[in-house]
Amino acid sequence: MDIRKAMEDRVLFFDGAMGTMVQQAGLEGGQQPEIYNMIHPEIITSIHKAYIEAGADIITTNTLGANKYKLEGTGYRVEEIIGQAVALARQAAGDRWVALDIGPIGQLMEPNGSLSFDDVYEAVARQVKAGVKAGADLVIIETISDLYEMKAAVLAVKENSSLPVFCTLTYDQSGRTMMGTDPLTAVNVLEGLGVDAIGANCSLGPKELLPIVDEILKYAHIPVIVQPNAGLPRLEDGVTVFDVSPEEFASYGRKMVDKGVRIIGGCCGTRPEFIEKLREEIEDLVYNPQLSNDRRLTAVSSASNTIIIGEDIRLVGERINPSGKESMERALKEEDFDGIISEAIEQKMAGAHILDINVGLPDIDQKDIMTKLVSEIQGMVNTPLQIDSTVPEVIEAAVRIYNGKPIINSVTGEEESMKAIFPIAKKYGACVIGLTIDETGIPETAQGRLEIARRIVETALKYGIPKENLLIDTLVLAASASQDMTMETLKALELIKTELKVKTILGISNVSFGLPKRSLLNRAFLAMALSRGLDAAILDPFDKSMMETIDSYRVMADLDEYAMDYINKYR
Ligand code: THG
Repeated sequence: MDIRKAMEDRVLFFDGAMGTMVQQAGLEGGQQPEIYNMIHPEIITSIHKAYIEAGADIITTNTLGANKYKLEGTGYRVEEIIGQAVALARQAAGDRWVALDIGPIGQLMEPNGSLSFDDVYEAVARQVKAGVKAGADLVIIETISDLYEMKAAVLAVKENSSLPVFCTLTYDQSGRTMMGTDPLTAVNVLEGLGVDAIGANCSLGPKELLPIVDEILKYAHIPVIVQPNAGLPRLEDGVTVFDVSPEEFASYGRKMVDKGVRIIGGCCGTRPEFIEKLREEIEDLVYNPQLSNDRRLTAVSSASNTIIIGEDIRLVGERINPSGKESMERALKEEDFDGIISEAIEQKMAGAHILDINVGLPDIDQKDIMTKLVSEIQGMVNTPLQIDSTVPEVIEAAVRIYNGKPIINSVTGEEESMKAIFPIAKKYGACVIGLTIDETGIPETAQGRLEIARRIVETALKYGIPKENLLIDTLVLAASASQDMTMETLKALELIKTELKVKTILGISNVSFGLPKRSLLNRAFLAMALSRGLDAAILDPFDKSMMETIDSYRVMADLDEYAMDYINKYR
């Protein structure tokens, strides 16, 4: 049976630890557990069988570290280890499912280490191809603490197989992964990438995982998977022991399934009796899985920070854009990014929640510069990014290597634009700004812009992009040249918000092009747009008067509780 189908109807059980079992069977320190597939296949088979007898529905291959980096020096190739490991699991599993296990590469990625995004992708792609060839039913990417590594691995699975992919990150005391990812961010990014189940494994122990599991369940719309360990390992008389008993493990497992966890198993220190107890404890809940979450958020993420759009006004810093700025133009041409990175950090400090990145210059390799700049900036600031380009190839390259869920700026109502941009937004799970312009230009009336917005929303849905991933921009024109259309932009904003119930965004400073004292026009127009319900403003966060307008608006719109932010800043 297709596991994707089974997941809809019932709770599924994974097996428990493999490493712990192989160690018990005599693995020596420093030996890779994966070589037991080759030198002691009978031991691996007996472990799989013990888990099946305990009631596991899904058997995990003994391949956690079967990547080219970790196998170096073992004398075995990735393909032979994985081929053999899947075959052993397959033989033991009978009609149960076999999950190809993929763990951390074991080295840090750039900028903290030397491994690139493509290095991880290539290594995992090799594992996946071998697993597919050997007949695995699904892939589980587990015990990952770097969201960037997870993203590269997920793409490697999805681009080299059609297998379901389950993802678990491992969290520490801070409630984040070692590299700083929180559960909301993990869900926002990985759901967007189209994984089949998301959750947590290993970590500190089942009790300590409960608050993390609550967070994941709060935000996930896909099945949640949890594989706790039996507590942290401890050495007792030279022997590794785990403090959590099978009974205690099972009682926490029940709590998790009761809250809505749909796939459950064990990590380090859990043995077949843990899975047996877990099944017994949960038996009555197996066919009563909890309903899924229907709360839909518009949210963008860096690897360690998620910004929800729609609950409070959000500011997109516009300063990383060569338009009218010679110094920025020179820096981009010379690939001298220090000043641009400072600009990113300072915009964040000035109050930007999101940063727009635009490298639109003639005579440069925009794809190359954009990806380099995004890599640099994402290593220095945790502000989610908005990729601003008119070239689909530039957008795709940046969105692919972005460590998070970005906003694509932008798509238009033109068929050709939607055909180029929507597949990218869908594949990488990005938010996308829809501009109300089409083949015939920008409609003069609000009604005309509503019709384009409606077409953008409907077309996005056909591509599988949910409405909450769209932001509509009704296009601010320069009041100096298009004075009669300035108010129409705001009317369109209000109309679109009520009719289509989508989030909205505007580039505020466009309004003042060509007129003196731009800041004055900008701040007045911003106040007008805010009162019509604008969700996100693209602006210069260094403009004090605009920031003061935002601060004032938040008081009057009851977004700044007891005006505390206002008082703290201006008293
Ligand atoms: N909608 C969407 N995206 C956009 C816009 C929009 N991206 C680009 C633009 N409009 C928003 N960004 C800017 C960036 C710079 C300026 C205005 C809008 C600007 N620059 C000054 C100039 O050109 O003279 C220079 C500023 C300086 O020197 O500091 O005005 O509407 N979706």
